[in-house]
Amino acid sequence: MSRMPENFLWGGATAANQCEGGFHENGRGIANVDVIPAGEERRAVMEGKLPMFACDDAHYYPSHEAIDMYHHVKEDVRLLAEMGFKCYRFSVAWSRLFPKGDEKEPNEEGFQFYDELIDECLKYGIEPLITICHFDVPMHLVIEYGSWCSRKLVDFYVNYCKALFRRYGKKVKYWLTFNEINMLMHLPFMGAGLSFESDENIKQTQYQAAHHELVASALATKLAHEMMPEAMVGCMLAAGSFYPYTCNPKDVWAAMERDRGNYFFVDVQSRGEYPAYAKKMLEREQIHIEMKEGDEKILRENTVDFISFSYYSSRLTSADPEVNRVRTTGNVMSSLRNPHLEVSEWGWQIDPLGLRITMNALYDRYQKPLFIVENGLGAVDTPDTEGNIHDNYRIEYLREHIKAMKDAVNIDGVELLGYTVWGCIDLISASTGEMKKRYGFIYVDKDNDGEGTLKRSKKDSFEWYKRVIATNGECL
Ligand code: BGP
Repeated sequence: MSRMPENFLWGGATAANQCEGGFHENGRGIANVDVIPAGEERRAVMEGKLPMFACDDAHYYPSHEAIDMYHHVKEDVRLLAEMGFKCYRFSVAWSRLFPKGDEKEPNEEGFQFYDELIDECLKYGIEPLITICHFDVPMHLVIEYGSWCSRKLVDFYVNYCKALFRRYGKKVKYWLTFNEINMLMHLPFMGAGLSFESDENIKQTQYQAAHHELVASALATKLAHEMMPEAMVGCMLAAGSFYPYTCNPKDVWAAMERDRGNYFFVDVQSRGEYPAYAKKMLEREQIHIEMKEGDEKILRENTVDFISFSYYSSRLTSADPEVNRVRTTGNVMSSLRNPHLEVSEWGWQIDPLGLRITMNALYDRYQKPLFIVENGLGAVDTPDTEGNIHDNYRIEYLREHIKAMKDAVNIDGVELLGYTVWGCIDLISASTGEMKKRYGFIYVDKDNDGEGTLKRSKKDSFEWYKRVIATNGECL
């Protein structure tokens, strides 16, 4: 009754800019994610309100070395294999293959790292799941074309996809077109390389860029299906249902509207058209999306095969602006503080049942298989005198979320392809740029200032997760 499906893809997830490092090696070009510094200005840069288009000596840029997976790939994949991973989700750095982004042919040397990474995975029977774009855009495309504001990005992205599918089509079955596509609305520079002049109509720019990403996603799906008939292509949403603050219908309405703000992207990617509520909203707000003839057909005919998402927390909202003033942090979006929930050290609310609720909401809405491609607890890990890390808090978090996930599958009948824990090996935090905010089963010796030996070691959660996988989720 409580068993997970056979072939369930247990594993973990990372992103190129948060783990690879090697940011200049083998011809890799600079990307938006490389010019986002750690420290106080990070947020404004990620939001596109403080344009910083080049690196300088006054700042520290965590992506440049990250955890240097670039030079630890064999060791790292071996550790994942030791945990019994069935699946490893990672992203490809666009600017490794296309340093400027608008080249016709890829940089051959850029493939080397991924050749090795994929072959290592396959050697251990680990299914690779590739995120084609996890926030990164080559800086040349940002500076020369205005990033996703430009229609030209669609062609560059599709060309990049073609190079990937040609190279890895026989080895990789699972693909995600854009990580957390709705990030474009919340952290536009980090999520899509967008920045704004102060007097600009920000929403207009965002929805136009979103349209380009949606068309690019559909064209990539089309190409994937043509070039790799077995391929499974997914969209990816920063998920977490909004709860109403009270049973006041106005709060319920507010929660529904906030949810729609996120669903919008997946509604297009999964159902193949702009939903009615979005068309009306765009009209009301006088946002005009420039579409090319044929765009609607492309969207309609090339919907995704599955819905993937990250889940860290549920969210809470109210219709009352006074109530909405006091907020706590969370993945991408802030939320009201829910008095029924505990919070992490970074203020993210912990809500395992919310995962089951979110899964049911997504499955009810789309009726397509789901894939949880991010979930986990960012916490401070302190090694004891022998250097061991007893991360029971992380085990507890994951155990409760896996229980909720199993309920969604076994009791509610949600179809679920897999579960990849975020940051299975410690890496740089996307929101804060810190190393201190750790998610991993594997500890990496490095601190917020970039100091450390980069030595890898197993936390208590390592053996725990290994047993979870070995028993297909029976033994939690
Ligand atoms: C998601 C991103 C990841 C990741 C995760 C955790 O938004 O897809 O890249 O970092 O959140 O967030 P953080 O690193 O800010 O703790």
